[in-house]
Amino acid sequence: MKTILYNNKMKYPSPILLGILGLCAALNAFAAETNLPAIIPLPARIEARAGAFRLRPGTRIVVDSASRETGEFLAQRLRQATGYKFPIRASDQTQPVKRAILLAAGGLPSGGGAEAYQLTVAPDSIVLRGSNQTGLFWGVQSLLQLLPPEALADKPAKGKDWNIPCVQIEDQPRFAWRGFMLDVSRHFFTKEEVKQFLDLMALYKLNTFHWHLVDSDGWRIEIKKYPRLTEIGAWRSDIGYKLDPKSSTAYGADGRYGGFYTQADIREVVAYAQARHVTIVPEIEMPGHSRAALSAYPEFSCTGGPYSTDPDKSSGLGVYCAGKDESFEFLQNVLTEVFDLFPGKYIHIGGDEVNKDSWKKCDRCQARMKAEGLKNEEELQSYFIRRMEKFINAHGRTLIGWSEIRQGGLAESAVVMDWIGGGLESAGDGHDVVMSPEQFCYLDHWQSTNHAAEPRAFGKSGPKWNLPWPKVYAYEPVPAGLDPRLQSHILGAQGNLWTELVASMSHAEYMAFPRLCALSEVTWSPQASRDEADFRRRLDPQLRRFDCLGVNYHKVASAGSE
Ligand code: TNX
Repeated sequence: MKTILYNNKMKYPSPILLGILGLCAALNAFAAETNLPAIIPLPARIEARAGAFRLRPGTRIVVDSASRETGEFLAQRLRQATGYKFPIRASDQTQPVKRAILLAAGGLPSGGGAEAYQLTVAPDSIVLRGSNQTGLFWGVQSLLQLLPPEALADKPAKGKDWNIPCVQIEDQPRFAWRGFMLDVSRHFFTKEEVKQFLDLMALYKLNTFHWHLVDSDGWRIEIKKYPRLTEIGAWRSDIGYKLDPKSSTAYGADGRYGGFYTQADIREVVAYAQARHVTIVPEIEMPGHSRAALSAYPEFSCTGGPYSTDPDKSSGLGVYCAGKDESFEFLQNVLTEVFDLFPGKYIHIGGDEVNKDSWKKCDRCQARMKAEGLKNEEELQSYFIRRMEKFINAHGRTLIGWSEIRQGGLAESAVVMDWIGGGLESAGDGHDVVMSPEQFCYLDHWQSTNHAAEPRAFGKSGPKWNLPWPKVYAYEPVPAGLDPRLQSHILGAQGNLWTELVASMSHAEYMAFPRLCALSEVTWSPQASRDEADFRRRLDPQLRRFDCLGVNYHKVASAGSE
């Protein structure tokens, strides 16, 4: 009998654990046969036991009335590779679960947090309980990761033994915000590609998809009241950024580069995310990074334009005029449609890198500053954000923005997304914060120092731009020096994939993985269980899983090969 324990109180593996691991390494065949659990992110508590549950053609999935949809998700995921039917049956409390997988919500002995689950795999039954459907769904992801990687392939893998090693897991996340941001403005990713990312997020229990829908190089969301946003703002004359035009397929019928999501597309993606317990946070950039919107509606700028979506031929990032009430009305009308499409609590308004030169030269902006008693353009930016915040709050939502929204004074109830600082200070002042500092969370940066062997990445050589996965893995989201009583203001952390230089899905996957796997563990698992060597061991089967899923990734040296 072999037992491996991890728990959140254990800082270092015990000598017994090390002894067992050593023995397993020596008896390689034994280890392969028993299939050491290799779940990412590491569960809060996991205990390996002897034996395995084998999926068979007749294995049933037994569900309580609330868990049918989750049962169906599991069945669908397993049917493709195994070719088994996995009939779903309503649970009958009076019958013991035999040769079946039971999924049930509620009744966790520990109570558990909102996303907690408990999984017991025994030779003749699997019992998975979630504190609710979300917890149960994360438990399903752990169960999938206990299977051989081929279980996730979309083709039948005949003659395979579908063994699930016996295990006892009690699990719940460390942070509520486990995020991934995709920039679909610089490069347009189709709704199918976005769904593929949502599937991969779910596999690693990442629950917040930040959809960067708007930036200077392309407006990607249909707004019925302002059709030119997508007729003009969603397209540019060519791919730009000195990229090979053939590196992307995102061209319209007329040869222009770009694309957009219709409101029906957005609803479809939102529903797809909801079914995977992922919340989408839409980002509508303001007041800067707005050239695409202003190329379509230049009247909302200080000068009246013209503006272009073309990154190489246009100067500046584009800023809305803060002196015109019409700019605010325009953005509020846009957000009204956004509220209707996205049911989540948070609305991201960007707020980064606002070039205030045009405000300095604009009579209307200067008049606004005078009328409102604002001392400088930073305070004018704060006025802009606060005015939008009032509107967002009046619609029952919460504003979130990048570090720079702190300039000139942070809006009352705003959440800060820290990319260049301000997280510590904002949490210290009682604001909620999401950590995504560029040194640790920027998935557009290089993954190794051998740039010749890598596809294009953002930045130059040097440590600032070098982000191999172990550096992500070592990241601690709670800033040093934050008063322990305020640490709950750190909602979590997020990996950001900017796509100026990432023009295809396979390149995007390469940038995201395995760094997002590392981030999933940073945001989900107990801090005390962080162990790079053990993570590397568990990474091997994940990379095989990517092979089976047809997902590209940065090649990582195998465990034990370095
Ligand atoms: C800064 S991060 C930006 C993005 C760029 C990125 C490149 C942030 C809020 N703004 O617009 O794409 O750097 O790494």
